[in-house]
Amino acid sequence: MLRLDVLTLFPEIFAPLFASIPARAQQAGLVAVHLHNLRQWGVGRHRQVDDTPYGGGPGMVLLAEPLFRATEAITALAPERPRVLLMSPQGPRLDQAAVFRLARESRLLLVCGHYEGLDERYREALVDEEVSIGDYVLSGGELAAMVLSDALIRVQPGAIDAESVRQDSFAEGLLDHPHYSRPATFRGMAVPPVLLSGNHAAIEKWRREQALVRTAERRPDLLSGS
Ligand code: 6GU
Repeated sequence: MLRLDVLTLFPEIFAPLFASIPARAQQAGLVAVHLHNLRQWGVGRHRQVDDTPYGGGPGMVLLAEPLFRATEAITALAPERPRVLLMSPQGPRLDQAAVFRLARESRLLLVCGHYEGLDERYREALVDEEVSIGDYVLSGGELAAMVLSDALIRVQPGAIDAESVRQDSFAEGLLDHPHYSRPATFRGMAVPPVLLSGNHAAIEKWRREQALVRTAERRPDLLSGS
């Protein structure tokens, strides 16, 4: 059982975590998702969560005080201390190996950064790990937190067919092989005959070759280990 806590200024945009496979996984008790609005721990009458950066510059910085108080309060909601993940383009890029590693944790707190950033003292004191989902910039960490959550949820044992997880793209460091279904010929385009042969060893060999060819053509970086 994985408990996911998410700290965000925009809890209302997390609908994808309550549809499809993530919804079923929660109904099955494989995972629990708890959303928390950082505004709840805002400072003063205006529940302030951000301020201008010391030293000047554009944008706003999330304040240390609400981030510390929120993290402490959320941590206290369950017996186990969560591993605190900061969603940030400054982190190491997420890959399937990191998904499998993080999916074995029992409790994670995903913190969604926003604006120009957040007070460095929070990152130093309370963040265990930073996670980026790729080399481009999003408006905030929310979409990244949803991407990570979905990836973590679907590999929880029982969420989807175990064989699907084993055969996923990237699960063995390769892209997926092509897939076909009926009819055997569609608008003059035939399905590769080996798939209709009933020869399971030959089918497995073909799929393996196709995965390798595709990976070499499209993502040589995955083969060279770079
Ligand atoms: Cl985690 N956050 C933001 N704001 N942008 C990103 C990202 C995260 N990962 C890639 N781009």
